[in-house]
Amino acid sequence: MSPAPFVTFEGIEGSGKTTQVRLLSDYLTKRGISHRVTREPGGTPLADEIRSLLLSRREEFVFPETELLLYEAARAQHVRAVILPALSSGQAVLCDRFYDATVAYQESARGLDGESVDRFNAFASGGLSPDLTFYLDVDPEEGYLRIRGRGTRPDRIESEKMEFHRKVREGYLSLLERHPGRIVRIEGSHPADDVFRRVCETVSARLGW
Ligand code: Z5A
Repeated sequence: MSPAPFVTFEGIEGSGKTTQVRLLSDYLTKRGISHRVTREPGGTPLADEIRSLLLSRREEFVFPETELLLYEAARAQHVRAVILPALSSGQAVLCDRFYDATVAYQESARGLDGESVDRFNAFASGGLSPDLTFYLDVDPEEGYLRIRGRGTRPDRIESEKMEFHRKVREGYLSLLERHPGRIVRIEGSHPADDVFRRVCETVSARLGW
């Protein structure tokens, strides 16, 4: 384990990750537990620029290999500039997505080979691994309805067909089988307060929060 816990939240779009990160951050603040909230892609000015490149809709076809390298470039910057310094100063880190998303999106949904994805994930993260990962499991149709409910224009990834989002979910489910000790599945279709109760039970049991 790192000097302070590194906790990540994963799931398909609209699964409620951002909501749960916010609730957990409020909970930690109330308890005086020092922490930092961040997200991927993003978290530094350069990584946020890469995020805009990745999510903006464009005429030009983006090859899966290009997409993978952009996500990894943003991660390499984010890990070294934000996550590692926070952890080594004793701050816990709550991160909305990390390298499991690359396996689910670029390997499972885009079809890139797992060996390359694992190699680039390890390179970009410098060997850093989350101590605990919440996977919020919702049906892609439900995630889609939640995102549409926001009334904003879908970004490049959100605009992918439902089949793409189904493959993302399959990718997460196979990660869950591969890392049962680290990844905790929570039923994400339940009301946000119920999901948060499970998050609290888990961080209390695993991290003593
Ligand atoms: N991506 C990738 O391909 N490879 C990578 O390596 C990485 C990422 C790191 C980032 O977009 C995109 O990049 C993402 C994966 C890809 N693309 N997709 N799709 P993002 O970070 O902007 O988007 P997102 O991660 O998909 O998050 P989101 O769309 O904002 O959804 P969310 O954070 O999971 O959900 P939310 O914002 O908390 O909630 C969505 C709505 O549902 C909102 O109105 C809530 O009030 C509501 N909500 C939340 N919880 C509930 C419950 N429990 N019940 C009912 N309604 C709820």
